[in-house]
Amino acid sequence: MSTASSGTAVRLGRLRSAEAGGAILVLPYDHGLEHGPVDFLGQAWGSGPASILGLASRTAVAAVAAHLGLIGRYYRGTEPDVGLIAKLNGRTNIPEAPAPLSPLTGSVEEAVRAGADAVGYTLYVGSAAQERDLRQLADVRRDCERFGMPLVVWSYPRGRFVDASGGRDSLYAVDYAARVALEMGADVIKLNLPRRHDPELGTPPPAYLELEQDRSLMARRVVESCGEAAAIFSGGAHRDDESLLEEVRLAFSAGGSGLIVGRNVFQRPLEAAERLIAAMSTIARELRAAGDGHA
Ligand code: FBP
Repeated sequence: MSTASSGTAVRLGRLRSAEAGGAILVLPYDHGLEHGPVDFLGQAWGSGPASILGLASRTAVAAVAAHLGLIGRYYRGTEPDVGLIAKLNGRTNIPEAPAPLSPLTGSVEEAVRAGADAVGYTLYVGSAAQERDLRQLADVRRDCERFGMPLVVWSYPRGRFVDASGGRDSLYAVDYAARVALEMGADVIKLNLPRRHDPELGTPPPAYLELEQDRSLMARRVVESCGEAAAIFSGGAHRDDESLLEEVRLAFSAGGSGLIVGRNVFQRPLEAAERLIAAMSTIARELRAAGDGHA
């Protein structure tokens, strides 16, 4: 396991924010590839990689996640306090894929050369292409072990089979994705907070139905399935501050280790983004100090 090496442990430490009480706080900036520039339309500062690095360095954000091309072009080491997660695979959303799979866009060795503190991999659990995906991820994990590089897995339930068992955000689907990432050797697992399944999209195994009554039980369940790996939760599409902060509270009270929030940061005016990061980090600090947080 990659957690065995001191290199992995040291680099993992760089993804943690002292200001946020040691929580992992990541600003993802891979949207240009995953969604296209539509995510940046009308965003004055949020469309520039340099401003993202600047914001991370001024705030409690501990690390920025981006593809190697962007890192190579914009990262000059002038923000030494900003950790870097190099995304090693990705895809566009044109066309909507029936069997999603993100091909490799870089290697662990290239990430080391770029100065990265961790690598990121998007895994589509349940996709009809998962056989290739799991093999690809296993190769990345082997290289992570060789280089002492932490492995962050964006673990997404996807595909028509998932959609026929209650949907991609159902507890059943997210819980399975959490466990698969653990089984594959992830050090950090990025998940969406689970919700009740969508009855129009089929039914999950009955054992999940009772847990679905309570959102905090659902969140705890998926954190548990991450085992000793750190569970970090996503911000998702743009929404108002209060509903986002409610989810942040839920994530940390369930024992989550951190947050990965992109659009909800860079799709706000700069000052509002700074205020939001400060509010998220205060919640993290307070809930972790109260003993609700995971490692
Ligand atoms: P957001 O906070 O903007 O949701 O970013 C988190 C993230 O995982 C990004 O790294 C990724 O590009 C995006 O979500 C994928 O979102 P979706 O599954 O909705 O396409």
